[in-house]
Amino acid sequence: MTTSQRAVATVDLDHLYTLARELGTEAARLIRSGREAALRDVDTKSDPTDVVTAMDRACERLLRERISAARPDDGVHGEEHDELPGTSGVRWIIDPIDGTVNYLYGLNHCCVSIAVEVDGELVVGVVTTPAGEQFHARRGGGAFVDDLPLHPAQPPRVGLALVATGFGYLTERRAQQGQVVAALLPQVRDIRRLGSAALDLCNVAAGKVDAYYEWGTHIWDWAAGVVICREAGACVRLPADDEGLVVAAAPTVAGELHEILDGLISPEWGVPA
Ligand code: LIP
Repeated sequence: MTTSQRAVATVDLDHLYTLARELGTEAARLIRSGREAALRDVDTKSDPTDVVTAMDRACERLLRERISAARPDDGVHGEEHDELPGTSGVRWIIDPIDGTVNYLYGLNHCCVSIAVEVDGELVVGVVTTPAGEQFHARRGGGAFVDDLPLHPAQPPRVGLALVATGFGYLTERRAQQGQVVAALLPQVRDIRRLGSAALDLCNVAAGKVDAYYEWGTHIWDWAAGVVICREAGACVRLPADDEGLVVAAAPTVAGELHEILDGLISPEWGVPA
């Protein structure tokens, strides 16, 4: 048994799972109820199009307060506030609003994304929409949306695959991503750009899209969705470094899609594989 396996074995996964689900529900209620007020306090980050609302920050504060109250020795890694180191080996990875632009515009495709890792191993993922729909999974326990089990679709080939993707905020990266999606489009059924990596990954797990790929995102965007995809039986490829290429796909098309993407993404762009 590896050190990490021992660590996971000694942590009460059921407690982490239950707590993550409860926090996801509470945080989703907050973002739903507070949207109008949040829209009066909007800032930008890496680019004028990269928005953050007062609700992003308030929701992450709520999650950090609840986590520290329940598990004071755990670490927290979130999108909007500084890293909180821990001593327990348990780290919470949170995106208080994934799909912030959608939230700003009043589009429903956004969520609260909460993941938990133990000694670097992702073991719990919970993605909750403002409407209260909750995708969730824990290692070895299967994946669900509310109480319904999730399984990926089985497209016979990439040419019949519905593929979700997303684009970064930086202009140069968007131009590169536009080249890739333009070349991919004739080779697949169709493309969907819905605006939330976490929910795109949940859609792969649920068979609502056949695959998702994107680079330029951060671990808080995809960590919870990755746990849900893995537990649903989808194939997941993660990058070695931050902002690298994340691919999740139905097993029937994963290999073919990887080959196509690896041929379309130029090594000159420096995208971590
Ligand atoms: C979003 C991601 C999405 C990506 C957007 C944005 P945010 O995260 O979930 O996949 O295409 O550009 O990065 O910024 O809403 O937390």
